[in-house]
Amino acid sequence: MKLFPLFFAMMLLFCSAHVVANMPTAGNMSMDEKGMIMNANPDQLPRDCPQISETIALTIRAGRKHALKLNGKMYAFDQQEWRVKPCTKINITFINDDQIRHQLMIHGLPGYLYPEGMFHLELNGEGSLQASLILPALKKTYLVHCELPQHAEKGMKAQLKVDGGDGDLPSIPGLSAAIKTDRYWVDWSHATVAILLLCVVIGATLPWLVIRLKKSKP
Ligand SMILES: [Cu+2]
Repeated sequence: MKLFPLFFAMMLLFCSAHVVANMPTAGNMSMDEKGMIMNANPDQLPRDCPQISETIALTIRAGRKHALKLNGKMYAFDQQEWRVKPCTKINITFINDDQIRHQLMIHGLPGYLYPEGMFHLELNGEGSLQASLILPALKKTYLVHCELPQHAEKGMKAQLKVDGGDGDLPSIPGLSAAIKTDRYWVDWSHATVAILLLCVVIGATLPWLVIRLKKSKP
């Protein structure tokens, strides 16, 4: 009977060790008053890449002025799509042209290299940051956005296509439609119909009455 608690404790120890052994490696992060770099990867190859195919320099700007070309949007990156080859190493220069905080987050990356599948740059205001990442060989479209409240909804959303990507993501400004489009339906209640008819009647008779009144004056 005394063997059961011992067995239970050993099982608990084994399971804990297994969980710890399989946890993703802790992400690297550097932060100062200017901003933050999280999960930069300048040298570790993804499992499906025998080597880096090419190294490119990519400047990505963020700010309100980049949204001027996009109807109804307030924030944006200077481009809404980037295309790279499989196993490309990207040396990113992220520039914030605004006085407010913006992020450059890339999602869906392999978790064994990028904890939470995420590469993350952040600038608390105007300025620039540099960091590198290496993309897998997989033909895929990655989400790029700023995760501050309402910034992506207001336009700061883009896509990064590796090997042509696996399609367009929804609601990329100027590129793809939203899954659920905004609809502003009129609530056709009896009161709405009555008010509309009243407006039509007033709009049709008032000018006629004014003309009549003017004509009847001596
Ligand atoms: Cu932002």
